[in-house]
Amino acid sequence: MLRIWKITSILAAAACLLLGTSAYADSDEASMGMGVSPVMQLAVNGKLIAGIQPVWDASMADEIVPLRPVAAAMGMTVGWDRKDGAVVIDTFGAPVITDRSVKLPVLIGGKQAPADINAAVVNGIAMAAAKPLAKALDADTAMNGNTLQFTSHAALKEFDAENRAVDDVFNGVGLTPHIAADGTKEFTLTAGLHAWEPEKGVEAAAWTFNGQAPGPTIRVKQGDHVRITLVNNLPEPTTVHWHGQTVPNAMDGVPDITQPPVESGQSFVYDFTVRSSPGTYMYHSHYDDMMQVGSGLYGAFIIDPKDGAGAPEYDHDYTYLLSGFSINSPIGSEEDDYTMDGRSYPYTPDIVVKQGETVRIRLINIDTMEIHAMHLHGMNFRVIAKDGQPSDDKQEMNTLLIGPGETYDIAFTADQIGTWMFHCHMLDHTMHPDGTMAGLVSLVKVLPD
Ligand SMILES: [Cu+2]
Repeated sequence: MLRIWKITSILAAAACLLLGTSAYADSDEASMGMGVSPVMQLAVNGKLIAGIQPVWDASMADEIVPLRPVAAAMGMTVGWDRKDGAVVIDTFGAPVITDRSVKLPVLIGGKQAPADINAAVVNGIAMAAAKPLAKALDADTAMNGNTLQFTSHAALKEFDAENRAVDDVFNGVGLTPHIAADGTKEFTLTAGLHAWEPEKGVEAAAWTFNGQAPGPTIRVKQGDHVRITLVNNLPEPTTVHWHGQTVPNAMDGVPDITQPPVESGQSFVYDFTVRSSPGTYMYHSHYDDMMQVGSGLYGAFIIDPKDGAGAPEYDHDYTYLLSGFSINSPIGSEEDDYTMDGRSYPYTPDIVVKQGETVRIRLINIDTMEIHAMHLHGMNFRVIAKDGQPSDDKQEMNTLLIGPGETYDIAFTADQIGTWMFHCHMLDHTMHPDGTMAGLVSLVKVLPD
């Protein structure tokens, strides 16, 4: 969404402004009456803006921040409109600094903003007071430790809108197929770039199927004929691999080995009969894997028994896809926000059951690199399947090591009342660097019957 702002100059109508992204230099500090906090950082929707320090301005009783990187992080761009003598926040211009210390009022959508938003130009960088700027940007600000955080209301709304998708993945609700005349179940997976929020107010630049990460669950019966159209709206080629299933070689989704990569703007139809045993599988991109899988291009694929074959054996059936996002770390390095069904604690979906009920959890590790040691407090569980293949191993346990690409189905009877943790025991997967609990943690709430 592009919003247009204008900043007009009172004192320097002829001046051209450089709205730079480089760090604020402190040479004008004395004349501006500002002090630089040596440790303050700036984050927009959870993403740290490198090289930017908010500056405390005593006269405004507010931090001031550079306009351009804040606007850019919210999807807006900044430029200089010479004709109007105004800054228009929708195009990147190539302006030149001529005045280093003017105070500028701001026009938003052509209307004068409250005086308290007055921007200062410091070393060619247009700075604005944080709180009124946030208000004008439809955002909130908060100090979290040493970080000044901007969180846009649009991002918060997006988080709420994602809840349905998370709940469906967690509850194993599959994408609704179109049923062709011959009974074939037809699905469409559209790969595209989309924001996704592992935490409320923390936005990942995700690569998604159908706008969500994880992608929608595909849930079919053994013996079904499926036709899955992959539409590639990504900026680069992609493919889909049906991980763990026996499919015709040409449908296996490996670029340049079983099929040409599906180019940006193109589509490809995967057509196969579901032959693998009923159980828990996954699908994922198999192109530019660290980027594409690491950014969200994966989903659960659940095969149920054929019609008439077996009633559900458990009172509850949940799915957790274990992965993570790189919010402030480079793609390909260790993730810094681990997720269950695309959400980091405390936003992970909880298991809520009654005492005595039986619970099946389908655990899918689609992390690019990390092993997870999932540990249940208060009760033991049993592995009932691995990689979709049933197991009748009676061994009880409370911790299960799950490597990337593995799926395990576990089951237990919820016989202990209370709120119990279910979490990874690689402990850096369960906390943020500041010590708060986050990542691969969910709660199992066992209520009295
Ligand atoms: Cu882990």
